[in-house]
Amino acid sequence: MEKLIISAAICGAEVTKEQNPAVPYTVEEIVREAKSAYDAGASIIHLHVRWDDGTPTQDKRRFQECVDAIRAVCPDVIIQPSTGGAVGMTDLERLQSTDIEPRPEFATLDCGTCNFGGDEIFINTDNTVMNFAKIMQERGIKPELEVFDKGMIDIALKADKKGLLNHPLHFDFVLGVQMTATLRDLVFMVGSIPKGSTWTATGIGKSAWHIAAATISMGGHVRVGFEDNLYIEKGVLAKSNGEMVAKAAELAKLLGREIATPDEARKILGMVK
Ligand code: KMH
Ligand code: ZN
Repeated sequence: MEKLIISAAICGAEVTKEQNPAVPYTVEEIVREAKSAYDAGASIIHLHVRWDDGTPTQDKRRFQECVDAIRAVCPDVIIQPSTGGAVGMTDLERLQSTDIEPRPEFATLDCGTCNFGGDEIFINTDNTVMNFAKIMQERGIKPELEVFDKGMIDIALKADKKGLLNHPLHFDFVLGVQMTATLRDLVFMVGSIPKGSTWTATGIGKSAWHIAAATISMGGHVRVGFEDNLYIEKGVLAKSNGEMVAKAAELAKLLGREIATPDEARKILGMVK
């Protein structure tokens, strides 16, 4: 089987220090978490940033500062800024993370609107998705297609039909937000993407580790980290993102898959020839 790419979603926009004191807010904390994930085997850092008080922001200068600081200690890691930001942000606000220098090589592209719990709605109209895809294509940024249910795969394929996506496509199945996170769901999602695409999956909350194990067995790639799950095992808070990446790497070892370096990940994802 192909080597395993581990993405670390180190921060997110929704989780707080009240839930787990190791959730990073400041630039120093974000760097600490990125480095711990990288040292444990993550080749991709999925990045949200915060102000020092924890408020999520897509501010271009804050992104630039965090990306530069991560790059200084993890020189070859793939940094994947979020263009999802936090619920309620405008499209222009969200796109700032793609406007840094040098341009990011990878960024998320959320492929539809979804319920985010309670009264929260994460809005991504068809026009938003097409516009984000067009801007990323113009800026030379590979999109990771974030899909929270099957309909979002179909919206991504609509963008592809319009010529707004370069191949190979790469999908991230986020299970346990809008759709449930069972193995049946995962198999259905994997079977719904075009041949030749690559994919990552993440299970939110308590589904994190069984989705990781299934994904490793099925030949997909894995995302772990505080954005998606705060626990290393039932009832035990994770001490760092690195601890979670190390657990994913250990699962991979048990299941016979080697871990990809960042450069190997770039090849697997078709980012370099
Ligand atoms: N925080 C969510 C509203 C992404 O990074 O692109 C959006 C999100 C997806 O996390
Ligand atoms: Zn995110």
